[in-house]
Amino acid sequence: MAGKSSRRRFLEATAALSGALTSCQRAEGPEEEGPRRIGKPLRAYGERSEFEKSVRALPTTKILEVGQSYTPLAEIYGIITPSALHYERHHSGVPTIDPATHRLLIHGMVERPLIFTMDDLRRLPSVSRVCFIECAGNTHLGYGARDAPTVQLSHGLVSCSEWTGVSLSLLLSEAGVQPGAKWILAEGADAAKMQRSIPLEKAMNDIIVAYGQNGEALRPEQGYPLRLVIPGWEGNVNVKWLRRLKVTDQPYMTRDETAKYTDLMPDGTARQFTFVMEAKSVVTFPSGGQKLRAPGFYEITGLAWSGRGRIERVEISTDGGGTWQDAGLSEPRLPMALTRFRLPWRWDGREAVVQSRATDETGYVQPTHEALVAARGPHYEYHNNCIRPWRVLADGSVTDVAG
Ligand SMILES: Nc1nc2c(c(=O)[nH]1)N[C@H]1C(S)=C(S)[C@@H](COP(=O)(O)O)O[C@H]1N2
Ligand SMILES: [Mo]
Repeated sequence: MAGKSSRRRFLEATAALSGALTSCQRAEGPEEEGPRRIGKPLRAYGERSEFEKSVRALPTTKILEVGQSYTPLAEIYGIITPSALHYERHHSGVPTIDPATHRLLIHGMVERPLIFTMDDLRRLPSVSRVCFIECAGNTHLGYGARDAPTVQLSHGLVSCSEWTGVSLSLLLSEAGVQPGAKWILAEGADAAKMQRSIPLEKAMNDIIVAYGQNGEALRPEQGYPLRLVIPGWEGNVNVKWLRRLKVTDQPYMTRDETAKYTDLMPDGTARQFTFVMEAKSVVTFPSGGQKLRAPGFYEITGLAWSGRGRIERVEISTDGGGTWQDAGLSEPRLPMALTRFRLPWRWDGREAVVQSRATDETGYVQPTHEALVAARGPHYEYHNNCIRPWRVLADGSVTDVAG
């Protein structure tokens, strides 16, 4: 057993040199000497390892059907959100819809009103695209999000999937859009019957009538069996459980585009149909609730996205905005998708304020909180894309800036 104890001495020595290596020390247990046991059987549909515990944060309200759950952004690798961790936002819970009886109606200002079954839709040429969906209420000041303790609660109403379905422009050209048509009304089959008006120009451009998410059917929470995916636009217009599209010459002025999802400006007027999600980014490591164990090497990482196209640049400051450095952008760097950024960092053990600033391909630069409040007043709710600083304290704990 001499070898074993010298190995242990080595591990203890390296552990003393660097706190980061302590996790390499192996537990010595019966597995090392004992008989090799045969593993578990194969299974028809996989589950993650029993040791993995990342979960969505559920609403704190008593009614779990109405509200939102948040993606654990700090625990996600790369840019794709696992379907089981995609954030959820439901106005009336998740309906159970049998795809065999589900129909999509296209009517209104069209030459040929059409009804599609799911089989009809799956027979048509398909498109796939990776893009984010972000709730307009993400980082909602009313939820206290700027001071939220974790990045999951402050920014977790954004997720990114590969979506597959039929291009909406194909369905509309099958139906034959009449001259003078300018909008479409989309309606869901949930109890809320969510309805949103969408400009025809976007409908003819890049909207997907999606049945697939990350290689399999949509999850019930994401709109099974059919939803709209509207790249770069606020989450609310991505109507789930889609059952009806009506072509019209004007917007419908539904509840969700009048009483909700408008932006009250300082002069008392309200902005309406603010569809595009502007460039935004957030550091996910180090972020609120995490703990740096000791001074030394770390990789700052996070996510950036823009509803106007590709992310062109992400800068990082570790001194409260005094100086900025360019972060590396990981490939793939897709338009209207989450983009991963990284920057090596040596933490010297002193208090640090870490933040990221994104620029998209149009040259738009993510604003500070102060700049956003100056433009929109203190009472706006939606479309808060401001820079989000995190404070690393001398003991290594990470809090929001106020904390
Ligand atoms: N039919 C229907 N569609 C809906 C909603 C809904 O409640 N009902 N919620 C909307 C909102 S506010 C958002 S942010 C997105 C959320 O999509 P997700 O739950 O797949 O993340 O769906 C939108 N589509
Ligand atoms: Mo939303």
